[in-house]
Amino acid sequence: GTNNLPDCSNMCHEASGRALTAALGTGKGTVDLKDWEATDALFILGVNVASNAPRMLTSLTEAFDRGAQVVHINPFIEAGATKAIIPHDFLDMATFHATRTSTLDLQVRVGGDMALLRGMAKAVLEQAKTDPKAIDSQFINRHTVGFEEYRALCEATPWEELERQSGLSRADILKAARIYTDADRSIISWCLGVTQHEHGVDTVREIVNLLLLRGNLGREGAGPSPVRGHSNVQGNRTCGIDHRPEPEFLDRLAEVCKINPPRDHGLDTIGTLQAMNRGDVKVFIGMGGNFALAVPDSPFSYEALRNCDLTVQVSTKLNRSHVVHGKEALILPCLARTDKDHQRGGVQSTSVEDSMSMVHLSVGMKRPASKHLLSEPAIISGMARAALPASPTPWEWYIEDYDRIRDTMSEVLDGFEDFNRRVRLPLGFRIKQPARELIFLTESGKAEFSSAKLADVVPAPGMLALGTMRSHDQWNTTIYSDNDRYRGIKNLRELVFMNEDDMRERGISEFDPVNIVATAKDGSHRYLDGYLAIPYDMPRGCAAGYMPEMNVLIALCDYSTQSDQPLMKHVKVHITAAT
Ligand SMILES: Nc1nc2c(c(=O)[nH]1)N[C@H]1C(S)=C(S)[C@@H](COP(=O)(O)OP(=O)(O)OC[C@H]3O[C@@H](n4cnc5c(=O)[nH]c(N)nc54)[C@H](O)[C@@H]3O)O[C@H]1N2
Ligand SMILES: Nc1nc2c(c(=O)[nH]1)N[C@H]1C(S)=C(S)[C@@H](COP(=O)(O)OP(=O)(O)OC[C@H]3O[C@@H](n4cnc5c(=O)[nH]c(N)nc54)[C@H](O)[C@@H]3O)O[C@H]1N2
Ligand SMILES: [Mo]
Repeated sequence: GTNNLPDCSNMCHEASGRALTAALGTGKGTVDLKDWEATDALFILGVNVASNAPRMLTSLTEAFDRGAQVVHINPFIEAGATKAIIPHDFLDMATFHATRTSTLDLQVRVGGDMALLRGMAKAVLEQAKTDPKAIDSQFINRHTVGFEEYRALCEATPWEELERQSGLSRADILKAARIYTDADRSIISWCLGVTQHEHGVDTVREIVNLLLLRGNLGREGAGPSPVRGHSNVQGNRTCGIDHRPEPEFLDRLAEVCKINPPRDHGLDTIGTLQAMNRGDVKVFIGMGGNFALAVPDSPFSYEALRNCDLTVQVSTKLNRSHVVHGKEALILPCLARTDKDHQRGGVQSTSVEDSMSMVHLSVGMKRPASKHLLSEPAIISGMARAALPASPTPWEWYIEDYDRIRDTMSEVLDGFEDFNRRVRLPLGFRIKQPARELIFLTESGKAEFSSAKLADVVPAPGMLALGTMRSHDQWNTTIYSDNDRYRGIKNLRELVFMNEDDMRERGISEFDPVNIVATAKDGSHRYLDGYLAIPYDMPRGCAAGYMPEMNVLIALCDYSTQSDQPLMKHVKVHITAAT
């Protein structure tokens, strides 16, 4: 009886989902790996490919080798952006032969992507005045709304403003635009460098605007392609884990499962922490993850968790959230996805969705660490039965054979017809994406241009825009070593990457300890002292360091009004030499 479903989408790709739903009526990308193989130009924004999406390196090098243009847009020149040693290519590794992967690197300022994208659109529209083929007028007329307003907005935005906000020269923006108009088919791909910002939704919509101008949608080799994180980030929304569920979904759930699901919107991650602190949330159940460490404002969030009457962690591995807990606490170890899951109906499998909306079965092969471990579905259904003894839902029957859960899903969820058969196909199946067929489930029934005001992202004098990110040897909150291989860092996490001129201006030399003071939207301050300054090739006014340590700098009130995502890539900080 609750839609309180905080999840890591709230910190990850909420902005992408909201923007794509508003623009195209589908909250996901429309391209798959085949499109990556066919495209003429790839624009990659805000992803550390080499460390966080290594599988993408193979696609990038293949694309580059076949002559496709690859443009990286990132304040950092990341290793994967210039050359790549494909992790699975042992021969290359042995000879240390690296493949080039980029035609152009554009070092935008932190948060400057929207201005760059609009600048590219402006250039495309300027080119269209003498070269009508620069835009796809037929596509625009037939499939979109809002074009004239968007064109007027681009024309009215002066180049000086686009240069100032993006941190790039007009010449560089024109270069990117030229690559875009020269390409018959383009894909734009992005990750957290775009989403974890105040104007993340506007920026993803600007990505769609740019794609629509040249009809880069609904055909092979073209379209938007968010790089998603956890498999649950892509899978959970598909399956209805959403604190703002659609009425149509709830209607079908009610009909098929004969329940009366609550209609009110529930709490997301930020909302949950606020409610815990007010004392309005009594029980927290964590199905995986490391909530305490992954969320912003660590001291405040620890207090929020400690305020709960009961916290429950269902996990495969111990983590900080097991020791930052409510008045009562349970740790429920569970089977991992790689473990063999025996139930009455035999060995069970779960289904997973990947970044390209492909769904396939995952069967665990390993012997479980203990015969007492339960699977996650068994834990959920056990909790349900204990809490609702008279529930007519056949909880135990579902757990005997997970195909039964999938049969119910196929009745409730669009695109899951015949689920059990299709999920067993050798490569699984691709979830139907209406926008790919040029069917737009938007209010207008068309793809919608947006005409948002350009965000002001230039830091106030003396301030820096600090982004928090992962090192190489890290999986979110799990740190495997203190090295960050491709950025040349060994044995150090308590660091802050800075532009050399910004350091000089502050009298800071390499490895000097510094004090960091963050200023939140509400004017409050948060501090981190003694971190070591590391000069790095990045634009002035920007800084960067590692999550989750730097979550102490991010105030709970510092979330985007567009997506409710914490501003993990744009913390306003002062950095001074430690005294
Ligand atoms: N090995 C490994 N793989 C992972 C993960 C992991 O922790 N470890 N995490 C998984 C998850 S859940 C996710 S969501 C993804 C995250 O994948 P990424 O999005 O690559 O994650 P981050 O490490 O936060 O890196 C952010 C990147 O964005 C850049 N950036 C920062 N600010 C801006 C900006 O304003 N504009 C642009 N254009 N770029 C910017 C940074 O320089 C950096 O390259 O990776 C997934 N894969
Ligand atoms: N400052 C800052 N903060 C961030 C980010 C950032 O860029 N900057 N990124 C955000 C993003 S994109 C994300 S996705 C979140 C990630 O936040 P979380 O998902 O909360 O963090 P993880 O570190 O991935 O969680 C790892 C834990 O999950 C459990 N686990 C692993 N596999 C399983 C399983 O199969 N079943 C169960 N039940 N448990 C399992 C293990 O106990 C493990 O310790 O962090 C967010 N936090
Ligand atoms: Mo994520």
